[in-house]
Amino acid sequence: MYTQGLDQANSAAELADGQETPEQLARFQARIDAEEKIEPKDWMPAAYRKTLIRQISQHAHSEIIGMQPEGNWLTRAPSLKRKAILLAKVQDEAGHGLYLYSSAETLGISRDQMVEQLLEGRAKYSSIFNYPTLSWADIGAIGWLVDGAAIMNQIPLCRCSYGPYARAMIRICKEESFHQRQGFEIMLTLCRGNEAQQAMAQDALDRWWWPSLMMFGPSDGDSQHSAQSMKWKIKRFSNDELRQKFVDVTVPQAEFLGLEVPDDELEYDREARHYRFGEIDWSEFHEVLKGNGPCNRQRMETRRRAHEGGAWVREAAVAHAEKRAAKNAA
Ligand code: FAQ
Repeated sequence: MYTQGLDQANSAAELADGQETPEQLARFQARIDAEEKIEPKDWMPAAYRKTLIRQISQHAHSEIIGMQPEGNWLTRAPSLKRKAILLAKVQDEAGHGLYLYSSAETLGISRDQMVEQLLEGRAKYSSIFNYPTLSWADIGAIGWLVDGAAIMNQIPLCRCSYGPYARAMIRICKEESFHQRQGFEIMLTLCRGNEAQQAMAQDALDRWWWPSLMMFGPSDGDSQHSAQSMKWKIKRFSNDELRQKFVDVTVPQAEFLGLEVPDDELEYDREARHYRFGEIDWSEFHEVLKGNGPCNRQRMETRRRAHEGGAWVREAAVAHAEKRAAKNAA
C-alpha cells in the first residue's frame, strides 16, 4: 500500500484540523501559485488533504460504479466487435478506479477505508450512474455524452496541483477520449441507419442530455467547494465554465448526427459565441444525490454483492503476501 511510504508522524499531525500556522499556509499557497506540484511527503494543510481525499475517492467510486450501466449491455451488444470494444471500455473504467484509489492512498487513507465509506453510503459517486441503460443507443450516448463530459472535466485535472492525481489523470484522459469516440461512432451508425435506429438514438439523447449536464455539479453560486479548490488549483475551471464548454462542443455534434437536443431554450448567442441553454432541474439532481434516483439502490446493492463475492480474492491475496513475507524473512 502506498501509505506505507508516508511519514506517519507528519501525516497524523497534519490530519488534525487547525494545527497550521499562517506562515505554513502562506508558504504552501506560494508553492501552489508558483505552479509547483505537491507530492505525498510534502507538507500540506489538513483541509487540502481532506478535499483531495474526498474528490479523488468519489472520482474512483464513480469509475467503479460507472461500470454497471454499460456492463448491463455486455451480453447484448449487437456484434462480436461491439462486444469486444465495450468489454475493453468497461475494463478501462475498472483500471481508472484502481489508479485513483492508489492516488488517494498517497494521502494517508487506505482503499479499504474508502470502499467502506462508499458501501456505508458516506461517500458519493457521480449522479450520472444512477440512470438506467434501456437500449443499445444508451451505450452510444454514454460514450458520447458521459465520457465527453468526463473528459471536459478531467483534462484540466491533468494540471491539478497534487502530483499523483494529476499524473493519474493523463492516462485516464487518453483512454476516455477513445471511449468518447467509440460512443459517438455508435450514435453515428444508428443515425445513418433506419428510422427505428434513428428514433432509438434520439430517445437516448433525450434521456441522457440533462443528466450529463448535471455531472458538472451544482451551479457556481451553490458549489460549496469550488472557490477553495480553485485557489488550491485542484480545480482549474468552475462547474458552470466546464458545463458551458461541454454544451458548446456537443451541440454541433448533435446537429451533425441529425439529432435534436431536448432543450426548447437552446440557442446560439453569436456575440458571446456560446450556446445559451435552459435551466437544469436541480431538484432532480438533489434527489439523485440523496439516493432517490432511478437506480441508486440497485447500483449499491450490486456493488455490495460484488464486494462480498470478492472477499475470498482479498483473503487469498493477503495469505499469499504473508507467505511471501515469511519466506523472505526466513
Ligand atoms: N454527482 O462544491 P461542489 C466518469 C457533490 S467519472 C454526485 O461543486 P466539487 C468516467 C460534491 O461531491 C465521473 N455528487 O463539489 C466514466 C459535493 O458533495 P460533498 C466522475 C456531486 O468537488 C464514464 C457537493 O455535490 N468525475 O464519468 C456531483 O468542488 C463512463 C457540492 O459540489 C469526477 O469525479 C455529481 N455530478 O465539484 C466512468 C471528476 N457534482 O463531497 C464510467 C472529479 C457535485 O461535499 C462510464 N471530480 N457533487 O459531499 C470533480 O471534478 C468535482 O468533484 C466535481 C464536483 C466537479 C464533480
